[in-house]
Amino acid sequence: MVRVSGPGADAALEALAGRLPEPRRAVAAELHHPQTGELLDNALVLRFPGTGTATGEPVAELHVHGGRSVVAAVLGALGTLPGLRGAQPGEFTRRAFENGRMDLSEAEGLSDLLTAETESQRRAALALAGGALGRVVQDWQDRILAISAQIEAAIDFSDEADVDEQNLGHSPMLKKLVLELEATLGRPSVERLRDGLRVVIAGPPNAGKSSLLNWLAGRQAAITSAVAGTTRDIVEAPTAIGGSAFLLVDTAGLREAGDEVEAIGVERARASLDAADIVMWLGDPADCPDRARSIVIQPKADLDLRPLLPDADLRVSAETGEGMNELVTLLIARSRRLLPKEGEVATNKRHRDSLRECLASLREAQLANDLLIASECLRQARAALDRITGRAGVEHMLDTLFGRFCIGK
Ligand SMILES: Nc1nc2c(ncn2[C@@H]2O[C@H](COP(=O)(O)OP(=O)(O)OP(=O)(O)O)[C@@H](O)[C@H]2O)c(=O)[nH]1
Ligand SMILES: [Mg+2]
Repeated sequence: MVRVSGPGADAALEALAGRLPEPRRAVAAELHHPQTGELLDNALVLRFPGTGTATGEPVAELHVHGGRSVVAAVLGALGTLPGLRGAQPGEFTRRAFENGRMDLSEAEGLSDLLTAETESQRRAALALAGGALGRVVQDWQDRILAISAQIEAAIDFSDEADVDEQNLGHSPMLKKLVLELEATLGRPSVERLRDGLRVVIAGPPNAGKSSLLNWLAGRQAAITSAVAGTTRDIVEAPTAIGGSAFLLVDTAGLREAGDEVEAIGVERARASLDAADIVMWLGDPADCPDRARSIVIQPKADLDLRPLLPDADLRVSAETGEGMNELVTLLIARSRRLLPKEGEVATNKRHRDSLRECLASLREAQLANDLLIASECLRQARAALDRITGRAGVEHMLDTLFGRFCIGK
């Protein structure tokens, strides 16, 4: 499909199809070269006049037969018309943004949709493209504005002495906002969705960590052997399980290292435990470094016939496959808790940078013991949020909102 967007769209369509069809109706038309009159293709054409289109400009669509030479001939014919040129990558979306048809976060969602590979990536991208983040940000904006309005009122209606003594430290509205921003920042990011939740497999040497990784990855990603201390470096295996991306991370067995190389491996293992979203712990349940984040596994269930230890989650054997289905089910259940739910937003690095700035300004506002300073901090917080949606015109928004609060001065 060849799409033409811009003020010349109708003229271009008429030049090739010989007439202008009714708006928003698919019509069969012969396309001719505007100069030579040569027949180029039998196509289906549509026109979308006005500003209610995807790009916010008049749009024409030429649904042509897909042969490369057909497309080239139609593009060539369009190129001979004054004012028409080939679109840059992303230019339609860019125009949609510039014409106010979508905000920056929605445009990012669209771009994520184009590269989504797993179900959870698709869902998160769809939520972003559908304006989910934009709506959350708008809600925060409104609430910060409401607090600002209260401050303005306090400044306007109290005498100077009072203003100095008041502060926002106890404002429940502000406290709630800070908590919500912290929670949003605490959730896994879009990057986590794309690169996969980090599942770190850890425990003592020879526990069967690498064997478990290989089983879950469905390939021999890591070397296994009966020699304790086989794995010395971090081994990462990206895998899709249950429609979500996971990055399985195998680590060196945790013990007093026998040599310098192993010591570095153990150090790396501990560091990757810190960065884990989920830990699969194959050691004594009592030694588990972070129970809340961990699935505690009793490995080698075919050899170790003891019943499930207290505080362990399940018995698993990489040899016979025993317990593996349960492990996968548990892993998927855990990941559901960490990944954004349907329609819930996941933030990317750019969003998070702005959210962090916003949060810092809100905290500063809480601590400020001068209302004028607090008010300025809130303004900065709003500006940081504006960067997420790429919206300018804060002052305009301020006007409408303060108007609603009827400060009356
Ligand atoms: N019978 C049985 N043997 C297993 C099982 N899992 C692993 N093994 C064996 O146990 C030995 C150690 O397995 P690895 O997967 O290399 O153990 P590891 O925890 O990665 O060991 P290091 O890398 O040295 O810390 C190998 O000989 C495996 O074949 C299991 O579930 N059942
Ligand atoms: Mg290993």
